[in-house]
Amino acid sequence: MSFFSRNRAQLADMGIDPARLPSGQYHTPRFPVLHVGSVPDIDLTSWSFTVDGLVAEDKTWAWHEFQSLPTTSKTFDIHCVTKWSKFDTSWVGVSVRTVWDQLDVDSSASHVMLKDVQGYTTNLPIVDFLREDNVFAHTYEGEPLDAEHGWPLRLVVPHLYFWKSCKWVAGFTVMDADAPGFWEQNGYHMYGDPFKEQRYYGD
Ligand SMILES: Nc1nc2c(c(=O)[nH]1)N[C@H]1C(S)=C(S)[C@@H](COP(=O)(O)O)O[C@H]1N2
Ligand SMILES: [Mo]
Repeated sequence: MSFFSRNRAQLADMGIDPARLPSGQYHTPRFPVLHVGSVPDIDLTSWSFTVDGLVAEDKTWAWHEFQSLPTTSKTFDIHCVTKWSKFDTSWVGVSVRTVWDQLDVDSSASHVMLKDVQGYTTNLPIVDFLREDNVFAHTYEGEPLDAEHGWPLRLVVPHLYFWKSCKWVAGFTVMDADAPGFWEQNGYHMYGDPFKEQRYYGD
């Protein structure tokens, strides 16, 4: 039996529905750290979150302003394209829809490009971005995010591969067409559905 089939068989033993594990993935209780470049050194007093592009007016929140937005608690399974999945991760943060409701978005808008504080980018269709689950999270398992997992704020979009969940997120640009972000320019799939194994361009 291969590592992957043994790992999947363990789920049933643990009372977890193996259908929660997309094909080609293994589950792990660990929380691997994956990113390009280094962990940014962020100062909350100068931190800001900015939305630009196809909005009537660009909008910027300082950290204390973002902190005053209502929060929500969510628990999800997450799936990384490097084949690990982790179940029942719990997050607290601001729902993407709460942020979106404060914007005056042009009717031509179809996609967004998420940006981190250093230049990492990743693209999403607006219908996927606005799914009720999605959250700009500042808390993981009851504690502020670790620096390497995106402190002070990261996006979590659980229905797509985890590279869409931009760490150290600093805002997004509203667009009227799709465009590739960092990994999408480097061969990853434009959409990235783990249950369809949309790992690489052409999958
Ligand atoms: N800003 C930023 N966000 C990022 C990345 C990155 O390189 N920079 N890597 C992505 C990838 S490929 C993955 S798998 C997840 C990993 O999140 P984790 O380190 O919290 O497990 O972050 C995603 N978000
Ligand atoms: Mo990844």
